[in-house]
Amino acid sequence: MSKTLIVVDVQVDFCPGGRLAVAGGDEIVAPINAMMDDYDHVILTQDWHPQNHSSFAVNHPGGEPFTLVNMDYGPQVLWPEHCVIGSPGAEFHSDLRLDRAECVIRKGFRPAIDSYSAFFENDYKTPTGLAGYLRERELNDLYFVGLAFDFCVSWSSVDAVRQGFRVHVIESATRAIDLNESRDAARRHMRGMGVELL
Ligand code: VGL
Ligand code: ZN
Repeated sequence: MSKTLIVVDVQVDFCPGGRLAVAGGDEIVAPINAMMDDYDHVILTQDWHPQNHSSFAVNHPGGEPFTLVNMDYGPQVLWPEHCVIGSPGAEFHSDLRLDRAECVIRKGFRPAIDSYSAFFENDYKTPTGLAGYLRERELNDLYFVGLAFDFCVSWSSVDAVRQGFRVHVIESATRAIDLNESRDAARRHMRGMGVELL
């Protein structure tokens, strides 16, 4: 069976010095570049928010980053502004190999809905199109790496299982934000849902 590597959000703003920096985020770039040659297909995802995005604390009166608010679709963490469309922080890390990328999935571009998962926005309803893309190409065996382990990697991998794919996460090529022990919670949830953690 062919193997597909899905590289989640390895972007400037998620690396040290960025606006929503994940500790050690830049350490995974070289390992991910090296592993690309072991895969038949490589897909990248890119967090891609308009300036008025509803996940940004600054767009909520009195909103503080890293606190929860209720959206129409449920609880949502408020974040510092990050990965703003067209800004340098939204670019891929400058060392990330782009030559093997067959597809780049952008997510979170609707002002009213955040999107952690590469498959569905946070309303659990609005698809990104990735499931259809993978099915049509018969890419069924998925390996996830990237940032952040406990948000976009976790949500993407769990949705991938729900969509019927074989799913693995290479944990050494991820880094976590770890908000209120969200790393351990994500690990338990992923395992419980049938994600293989490598
Ligand atoms: C992410 C928080 C907000 C991620 C994206 O890539 O994990 N986390 N937007
Ligand atoms: Zn985001």
